[in-house]
Amino acid sequence: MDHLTPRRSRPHSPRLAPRDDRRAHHPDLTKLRGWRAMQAEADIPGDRWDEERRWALRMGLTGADSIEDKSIPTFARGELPHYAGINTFLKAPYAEDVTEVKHYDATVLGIPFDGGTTYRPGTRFGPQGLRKISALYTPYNYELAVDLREQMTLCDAGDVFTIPANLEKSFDQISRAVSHVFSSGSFPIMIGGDHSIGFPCVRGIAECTSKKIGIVHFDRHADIQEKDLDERMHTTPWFHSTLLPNVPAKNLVQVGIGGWQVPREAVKVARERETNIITMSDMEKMGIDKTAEMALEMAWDGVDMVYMSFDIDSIDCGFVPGTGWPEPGGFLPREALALASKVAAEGLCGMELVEVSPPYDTSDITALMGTRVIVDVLGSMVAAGKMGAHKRHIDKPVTIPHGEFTGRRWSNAP
Ligand SMILES: [Mn+2]
Repeated sequence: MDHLTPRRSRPHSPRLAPRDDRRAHHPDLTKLRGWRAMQAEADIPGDRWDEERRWALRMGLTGADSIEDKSIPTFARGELPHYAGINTFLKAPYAEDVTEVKHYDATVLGIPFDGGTTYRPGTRFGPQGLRKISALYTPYNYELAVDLREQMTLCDAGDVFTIPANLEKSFDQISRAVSHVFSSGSFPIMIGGDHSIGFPCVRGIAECTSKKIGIVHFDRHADIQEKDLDERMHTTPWFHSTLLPNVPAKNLVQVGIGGWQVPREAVKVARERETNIITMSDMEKMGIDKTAEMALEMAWDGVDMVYMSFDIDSIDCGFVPGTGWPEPGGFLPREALALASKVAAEGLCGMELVEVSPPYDTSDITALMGTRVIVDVLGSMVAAGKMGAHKRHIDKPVTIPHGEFTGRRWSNAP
């Protein structure tokens, strides 16, 4: 056993030589991820960080003479300081001209829409909530030995223009926006919004390809009834998604379902369409690795790509108070992050993070959890070399026209 390995069994190298006798009782640290990650960091490049700091000095002017660190600009630009700035997701570049998303490996798009909510509203502020707290993060993850800034490119395309109180018009806008990003080759990351956006998000991707798409859906709720309160509310996305010709119902895998908020109407549809449900207690019994393995096997069976839908309420409501339909007994944060990472490591064609409702949140904790799911998915895809793998399946790209404009917006410049 590792913790019994005598100190002297360590390989001889200057870095590992015992520095003094007091540590001689320690286990062999070289067996730990902590040690390996420490070594791996040395191999991650730092060029993009250098570039960002040079860019900041150009954009934000050089700092005051009294400041010794000459990389600090007068106006805050880029990552630092974390409390300052106009926040995009992870302070990534704002693709104000959305025709430029093609230059980035991944694109964040906010979907501020809560017209599909059937209990607590507020998820229209989800994108803002995640962007705000995402400023807390650096793009580097110690354990994964991944630095997103160095190993992939990311932009934030801002929000989709949704129409309050009109589900169908909003769905059309959302599908159009998602199809634009997906067609460009950039990996689309949708931040909701309530879960009704699941259908138009999947539709936006599905229309750009003749290939088949599976879905891994993390939730406490099944969300697969046809209608709720006479409309396609946030309880219905998978009913409509799995009617799309290239989104087979048998490749829908729902993980974490359970509790007292699963409508019987939804269960009937799941049974009829032969979808796959792994409950929270199934996960508890099988463990994280087996659950992820089973979910991947079913979602990928006979399809070309897999989409991830992550409802923040799949996590125990004690950790995510800011959500529309809180339900106790959900995932622990560590379980949710591990499962999402394992599913992402096989590659994804897009992802959505839904149901964060900042008005009901406390200390930004729910928004932080949502941010964490997204960055963990990206980190996992990068570590597994899967970023960009979906591009080969885009065989029906859409082109959306844009308006014509010459001049300068709100400026006196010539
Ligand atoms: Mn839910």
